Amino acid sequence: MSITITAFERSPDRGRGLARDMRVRWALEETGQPYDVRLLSFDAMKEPAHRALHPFGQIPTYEEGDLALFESGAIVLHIAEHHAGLLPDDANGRARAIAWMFAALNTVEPPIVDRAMAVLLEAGKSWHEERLPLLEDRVRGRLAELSSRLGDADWLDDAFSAGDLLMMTVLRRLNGSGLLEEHPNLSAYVARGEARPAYKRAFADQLAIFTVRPSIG
Ligand code: GTB
Repeated sequence: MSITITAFERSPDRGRGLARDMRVRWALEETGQPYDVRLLSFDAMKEPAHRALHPFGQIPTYEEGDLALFESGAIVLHIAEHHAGLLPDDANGRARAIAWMFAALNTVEPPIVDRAMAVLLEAGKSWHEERLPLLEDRVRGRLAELSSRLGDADWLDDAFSAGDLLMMTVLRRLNGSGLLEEHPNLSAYVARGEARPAYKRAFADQLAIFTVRPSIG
């Protein structure tokens, strides 16, 4: 059965792979699943046709036969559960990898998104300069804990898993902030993920939306 996901027609990051379709693309590439992408404008995301797939009118979504999913974490988990390559075979290892998926989305991503939204939407406010250090300290706290747990390991728990995949896409949202670089082991961890052939394919595909020009004439 063919797989179709949705992504921004024009991502605000202009192809830096920071929107959440990137984690779904990467999971599909890691597991060798071909997929199609339906690109959506901001208006189209709010139309009833898309809201039937995604109650909050967002990307990404995932369609496969009569299954329609939203929420990037649920989509990555679905892919990981149905195809080899993103979860260990043993039950305890799988449970720990899934715990890292939740940790990425529930514990590490919120302070990172809070900071990103403040930089994006609140930069002109009188209180922004005062608030930003507080938000950055919350991010720093989480990064210090994560860095301490990762130590000099390659991945969070033994082999690369969907937990690493989600964690790295979350950490990439810090690009340009300088915060990740305060922990060389976390910078190296993200670079290790970005060096994976599946990541490179996923990244190139989302970037192509911005670089491939329709031919003229
Ligand atoms: N919890 C949901 C999930 O994990 O799937 C959140 C989905 C979500 O936030 N989708 C965003 C969206 O559709 C795109 S990824 N936004 C449009 C809307 O809500 O109307 C968030 C995102 C967008 C842009 C950048 N960027 O340009 O750097 C980074 C991340």
